[in-house]
Amino acid sequence: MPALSANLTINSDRLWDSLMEMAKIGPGIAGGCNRQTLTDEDAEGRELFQKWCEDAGMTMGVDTMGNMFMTRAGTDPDALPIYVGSHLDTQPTGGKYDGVLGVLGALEAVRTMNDMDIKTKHPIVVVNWTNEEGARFAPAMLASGVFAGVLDQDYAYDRTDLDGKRFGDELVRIGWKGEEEVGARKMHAYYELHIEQGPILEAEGKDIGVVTHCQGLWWLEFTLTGKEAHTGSTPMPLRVNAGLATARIMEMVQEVAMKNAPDAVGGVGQMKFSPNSRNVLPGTVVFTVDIRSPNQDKLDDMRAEIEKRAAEICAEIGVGCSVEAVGHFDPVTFTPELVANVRNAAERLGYSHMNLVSGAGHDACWAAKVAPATMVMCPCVDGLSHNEAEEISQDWAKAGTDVLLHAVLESAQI
Ligand code: HGY
Ligand code: MN
Ligand code: MN
Ligand code: MN
Repeated sequence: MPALSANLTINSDRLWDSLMEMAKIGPGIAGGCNRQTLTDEDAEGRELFQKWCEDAGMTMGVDTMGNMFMTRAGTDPDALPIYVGSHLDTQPTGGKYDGVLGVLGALEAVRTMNDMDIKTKHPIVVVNWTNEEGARFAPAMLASGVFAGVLDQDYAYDRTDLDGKRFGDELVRIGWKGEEEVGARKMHAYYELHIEQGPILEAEGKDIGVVTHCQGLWWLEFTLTGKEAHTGSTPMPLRVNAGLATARIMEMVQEVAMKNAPDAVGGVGQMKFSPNSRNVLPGTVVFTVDIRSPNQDKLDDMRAEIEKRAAEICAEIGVGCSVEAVGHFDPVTFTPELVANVRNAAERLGYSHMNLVSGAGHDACWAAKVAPATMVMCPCVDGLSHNEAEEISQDWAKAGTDVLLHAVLESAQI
């Protein structure tokens, strides 16, 4: 296999133009994106991505979860493909790069292979995973989880959004329910380029994160049952206040996370009061606790402590308390051989780099269940993501995609 040369780099302007073009689909109200999964905007983004890939000579396959697989043929059709991808769906107030850089960076790597007439032994498959974000249909990483055999397709199809629409019905409505059996595809290796979504690379002045691990997580959905009553005429001692219990549990989650930091985080991002009327004490409060750590024992101990203390808080106030784990994966160790390909690529290309543990979860976490897998990360401004102000530099996008190209070619054998 001819050695990879340091002057083999991507077309940075072409990548940046594609990112800006995709960002116009499902624009947010503050410069970011709102291209939630299985919306008409998602369908429009899929169609544009399909066109770009077919213009690059790739052929499309779609599975029963709507995962898109765009193939560039290799010289050995029997060789298992190298999969490279991420997600095009966004949070409701998402940025232009979360997920999208990984999908369009993979496409740019293929476009560069075409420009340089590079032939690979293994086929290359660029992936757009359905519903990575899990904002409209929880949980996140849903379709890659079904692909990896960790989540059940019927469970996924029955997930509903706030309007009661079913995932399975919306997938059919937008015309992206494919024929391929989900999970039937076998991967020789999986690579994912992603913005860090945290502050470390920028603070350390590094261009590239060589991602060795991803922290594990629990999403714990609490349902607290109080007594609906008038907020004005109900004396304080007579209240069975689920809202108060919720506040105390949130404070306790903060305390548990701070006690276990820096390699642990915890918080609440989603909550629903019922009946959610300003002068009615809530009958029920449903909220999801998100806790994460790269340390397996710490992650599970935090879960146990939070569930125990939440029950105690509710008992003290007289509020009913039930909890269900609605999302989970153990800390992920990525494949050392692929991690080395990423590190060697950064070295060869002269990019500063450091080992990194991913704070956010990614489709790569499920891909790692079924194939050798790893990630490449680039910085983002102020470490900000899941915010319309999410920003990266064109140079960071180029660095990440150059490294992705080289790492993939190491595995694909040119
Ligand atoms: O939740 C996550 O870490 C990812 O953004 N879905
Ligand atoms: Mn993402
Ligand atoms: Mn995200
Ligand atoms: Mn576990």
